[in-house]
Amino acid sequence: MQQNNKSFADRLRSGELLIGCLVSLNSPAITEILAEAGFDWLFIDTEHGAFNPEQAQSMLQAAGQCPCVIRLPSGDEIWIKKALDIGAAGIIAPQVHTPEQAKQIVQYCKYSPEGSRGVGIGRAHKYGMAFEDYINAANKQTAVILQAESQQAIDNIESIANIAGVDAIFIGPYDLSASLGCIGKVSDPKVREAINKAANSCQRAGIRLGIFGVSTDAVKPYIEKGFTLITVGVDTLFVIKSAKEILAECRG
Ligand code: 3PY
Ligand code: MG
Repeated sequence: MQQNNKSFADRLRSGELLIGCLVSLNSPAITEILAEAGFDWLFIDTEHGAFNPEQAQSMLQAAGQCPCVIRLPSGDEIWIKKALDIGAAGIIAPQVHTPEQAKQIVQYCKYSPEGSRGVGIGRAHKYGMAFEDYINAANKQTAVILQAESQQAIDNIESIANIAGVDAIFIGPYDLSASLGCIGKVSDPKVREAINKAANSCQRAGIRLGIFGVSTDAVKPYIEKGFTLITVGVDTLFVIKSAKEILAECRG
């Protein structure tokens, strides 16, 4: 549940530790359970999860006061408009490799005059009842988060992190491991070194850092390094773990 009246974007920018988990199942009930369980935010994964925009909107409705950030299928304009118009607290753009790509994504996220976000009416605008309030506040109140998850992104991290309007860089350790030639080995020294390089550049640029991990052990070292936007665990993995544990206990 939302802890206070500050927006998710403000909480992110202020450096509050925000613990979320990854939602991959098209189930409003599971989203509602995860929100009620007390996560600070939910990472709604439309990159890999089987969601269309209407289904993603149902997840946001089910989450109630728990802020939801939509990980887009890509940094394209159409999904950015839809994700923000259905009321996401922010977007996470995957596979951002260059400063040009990063600049373009920020443009799509911001209303004029800062950018070129399309103007329409959706759930974010209370279907029109809060149109003016929303368009006046949205540029400040929506979080723009870009994923660094390739060798090219790490090579360009300094310039990506310094682009105005980028609130956080979110490391994708799995895609990064693939890009560095050690797919799935997220603790490989090459992956750790690349993450450290990105972390140093983001800390110098004064923007926040996020990362995904499947377990507490996977994310803890990064929380200790100052990463504040944490995604730990996945809805499917929570179900698998509990189901297997209870079965093993009963049979054991
Ligand atoms: C990755 O590890 O590649 C991710 O995108 C995690 O969300
Ligand atoms: Mg990824």
